[in-house]
Amino acid sequence: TSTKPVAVATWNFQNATKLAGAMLEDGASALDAVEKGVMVEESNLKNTTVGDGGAPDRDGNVTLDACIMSPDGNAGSVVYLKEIAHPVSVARKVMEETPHVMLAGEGALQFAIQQGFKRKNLLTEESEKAWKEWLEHKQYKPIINIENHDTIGMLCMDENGDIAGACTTSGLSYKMNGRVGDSPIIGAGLFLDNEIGGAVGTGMGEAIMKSVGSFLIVELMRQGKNPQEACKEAVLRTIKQNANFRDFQVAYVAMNKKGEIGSYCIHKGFSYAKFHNGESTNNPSDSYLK
Ligand code: SD4
Repeated sequence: TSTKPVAVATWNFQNATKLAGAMLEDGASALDAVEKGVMVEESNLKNTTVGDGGAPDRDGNVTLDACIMSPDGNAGSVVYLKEIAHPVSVARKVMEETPHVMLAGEGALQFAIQQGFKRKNLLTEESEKAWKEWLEHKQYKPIINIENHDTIGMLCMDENGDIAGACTTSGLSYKMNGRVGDSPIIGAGLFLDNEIGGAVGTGMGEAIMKSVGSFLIVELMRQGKNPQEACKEAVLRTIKQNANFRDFQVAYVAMNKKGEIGSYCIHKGFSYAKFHNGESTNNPSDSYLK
């Protein structure tokens, strides 16, 4: 059987991969499927690390980061975007409607409104309550695996064999105001080269940014590593670079041009969702710490 089309996503986000996978099987482009796929989690109020219902920063602001890449190598990104429930769609507009790759903060919001996106309060009753409870102790300790609800990074390969990717998040819960993570940074949270493959990352964005993880993985696949080996090498690089690597999670999923998937992470507990040939699966990732 053919390996394409196929959709994969970080964590057990099978609702996202099922939707994207079904679209791909109906002949949708990888770009359309990947955007609609991650939007499932942006809308999911129970997911407190993506989109609507995402945890705020220390000061109570919900600020979203997202990016998207198309098979032609084009990219769009938004950082520190407030009050817009689907940052990935704004990122796609940045890619398609502007001469730029990345828009931040107030300018990104202005652009979104011009493009017809509606403002919305993204702080839910639950996320406000959790933030207020956090304020009582103000301990800033990133949690390693948040019950499999986390940043969504997704890669799709369509029937033509073309690859697109997207990544969207509210970032680390109770981050400093102004903090931007890896997820909207092309090369860090997401990278692809349609001739080689793609990679997405989740976990401690600071560590992913410092090693330009997704770009590294695609380049390692270019040199002949399979997706699993490439993800492992990128995680080993992070381990070498950060003496405190036991205190945080970094996880990657990669896909090569053959539609082969691989993943690797620091801590046990990460998995990736996959939809292929009408079948939806959750796949535990190999980890450095067992
Ligand atoms: C960030 N990588 O902002 C994102 C958050 C994440 O698990 O993936 N959390 O650093």
